[in-house]
Amino acid sequence: MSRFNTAKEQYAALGIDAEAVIQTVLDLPISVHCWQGDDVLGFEGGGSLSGGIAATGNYPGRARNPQELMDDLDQAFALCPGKHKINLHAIYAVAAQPVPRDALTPAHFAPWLDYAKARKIGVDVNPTLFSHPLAADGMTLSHPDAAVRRFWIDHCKAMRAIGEDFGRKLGQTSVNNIWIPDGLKDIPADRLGPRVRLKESLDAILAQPIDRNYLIDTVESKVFGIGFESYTVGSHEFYMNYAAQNDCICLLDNGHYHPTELVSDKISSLLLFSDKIALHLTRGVRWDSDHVVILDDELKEICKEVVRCGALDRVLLSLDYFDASINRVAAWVIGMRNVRKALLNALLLPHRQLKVLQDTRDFTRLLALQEECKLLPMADVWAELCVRADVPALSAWIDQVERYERDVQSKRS
Ligand code: RNT
Ligand code: ZN
Repeated sequence: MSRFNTAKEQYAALGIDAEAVIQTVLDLPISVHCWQGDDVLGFEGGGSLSGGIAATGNYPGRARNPQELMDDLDQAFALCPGKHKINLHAIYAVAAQPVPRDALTPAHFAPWLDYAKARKIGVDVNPTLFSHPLAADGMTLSHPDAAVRRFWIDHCKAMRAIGEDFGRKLGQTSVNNIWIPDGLKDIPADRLGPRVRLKESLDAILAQPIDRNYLIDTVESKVFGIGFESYTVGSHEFYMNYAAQNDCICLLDNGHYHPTELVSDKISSLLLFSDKIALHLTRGVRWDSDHVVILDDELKEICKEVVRCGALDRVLLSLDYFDASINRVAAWVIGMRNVRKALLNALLLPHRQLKVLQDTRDFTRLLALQEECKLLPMADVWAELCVRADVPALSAWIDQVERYERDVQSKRS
């Protein structure tokens, strides 16, 4: 009997249908952040990243233009099982001359539309409220100057229209995520004022009529940014309340909380009060460092929560990290495969049994079973899943990335 069939029997004994699980894992769309491919630089020609975030490392071969980024994404997708979406920032617009961000239209994303259409994948969008002269002093939608706010409001509206267009033309709802860097380096004299202005700006953005079949809006909070250590306008409380009162959804980035505060614990609470939530999966090391996502306890716990809440269709999953110190295609592949593995792990657990043990307060057996489950033969199911998705199962994918690096990426100067 094959290893998969043996594993399948073992899972069946626990009441788990491994066949169905494989299909569920493969069908769930995960949004892949294009910005891992070029250190969040984009195609405007600015050449530097600001806004309190940083990509560190100088590994050679980053994508320098749309074609290279698309090629690299294709290479990554070829090595990752399951359904994907692609997540674009405004700075990845394709135009002969840089277009002011408040003047972007769907036409500036035409090559991405073709790319997505050909691959039958959806596209998510993000206004880029950083790496720009009008964001240089660290405030955008909450800026005291109305003209600066107006520019960024118009930019956000432009990206919503672009997202809606992607959604309509691809037949897959697009997500528009608003994240702003706004904050202060040192102790504020007025915390309320910027938040009042941010609220007004968001109201103005959401007032733009949009077809919700094609676009949904998310708002992403944060605890601090580099150079904005003392105050962040768009805090968790701000957006959680804003989303509760308005027609938009909270996005939780698991790098954006205090180190012992866990997103896995927040999911059930948020899902009780909102139809959907969105996640940026990342890995902070000592701070919001955006290291490549690994199969660590918190990633597993986040996926377990999504599964236990029965919310695979209510939690929008996307990746968000940028490591410039290793091969960037490998960085994508490692993170994508790990999210898929964490989902597989979550779906291969006997949640019903475990819940009964909690409710009957049999904590001894609960802990024992939780620990025993860690060594169930998930690897054999993963290998089968990869075979079915026609991607390399174990480390064979690394050879392919190395070949791609040798033949393609290393030729870039
Ligand atoms: C920054 C946020 C945000 C960005 C991307 C590039 O702290 O996590 O999501 O990483 O928009
Ligand atoms: Zn994020």
